[in-house]
Amino acid sequence: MGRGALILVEGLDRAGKTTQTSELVTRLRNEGLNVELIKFPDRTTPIGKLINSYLVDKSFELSDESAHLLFSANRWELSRGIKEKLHNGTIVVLDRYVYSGVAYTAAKGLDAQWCLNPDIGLPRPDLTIFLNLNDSQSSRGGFGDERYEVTEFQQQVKLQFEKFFNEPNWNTLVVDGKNIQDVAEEVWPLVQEVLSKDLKQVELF
Ligand code: T5A
Repeated sequence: MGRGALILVEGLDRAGKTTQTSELVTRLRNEGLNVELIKFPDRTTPIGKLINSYLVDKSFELSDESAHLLFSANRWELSRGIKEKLHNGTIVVLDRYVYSGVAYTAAKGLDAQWCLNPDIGLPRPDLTIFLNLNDSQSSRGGFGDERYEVTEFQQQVKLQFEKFFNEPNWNTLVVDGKNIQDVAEEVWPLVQEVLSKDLKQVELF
């Protein structure tokens, strides 16, 4: 049995990541495949609970560096389990990951390489799908109330994400004007392609 594929869905707030990862997991399960969905931040772990407080409570003060390291630590908390699942042949679908970590903190003005450094050594996705939504305000009912859900900040985050557009295994899908099923139909062939590969050892950042 070959190893499972690591598939990441990235994007700005409200781009449809949770919707598409859930659609994808259902479709993969219907094909009889073993699949696990992991959403970052995972707000259920001890570190994830701190992250949740930071995101929902704007009076919860943390330096930008400390907040960044918490998001990275949250990924490290789950990394061993991710590797084990991949080795056991399970497909792992991620909703946000390292690229969100770098983009959101670099958007605050911190050095992008500094932002990536704590994530060096984490498993690298075999496929990244970036849901590129230009107009989330009108099409998705606007942002919520969390710390980063502010239009001007999201524009800065997008500029940071754009620096990854030439990364290996990266695919940018424009999702404006497309319904959930339209997007899912564009995601599926990308996933089928990676599943057809004979994946060797897990690559690392
Ligand atoms: N963060 C995260 C960091 O700063 N550093 C890090 O390292 C990490 C991992 C929380 C915040 O943490 C930051 C980034 C974030 O600001 P989150 O919990 O993933 O991250 O928060 P959001 O991205 O805001 O999650 P959302 O659930 O709001 O956005 P999604 O998942 O992109 O969007 P989704 O699928 O929930 O859809 C939003 C709405 O649009 C509709 C859905 O039904 C839903 O109502 N929708 C569509 N409508 C029309 N057409 C379509 N094609 C649609 N697709 C979905």
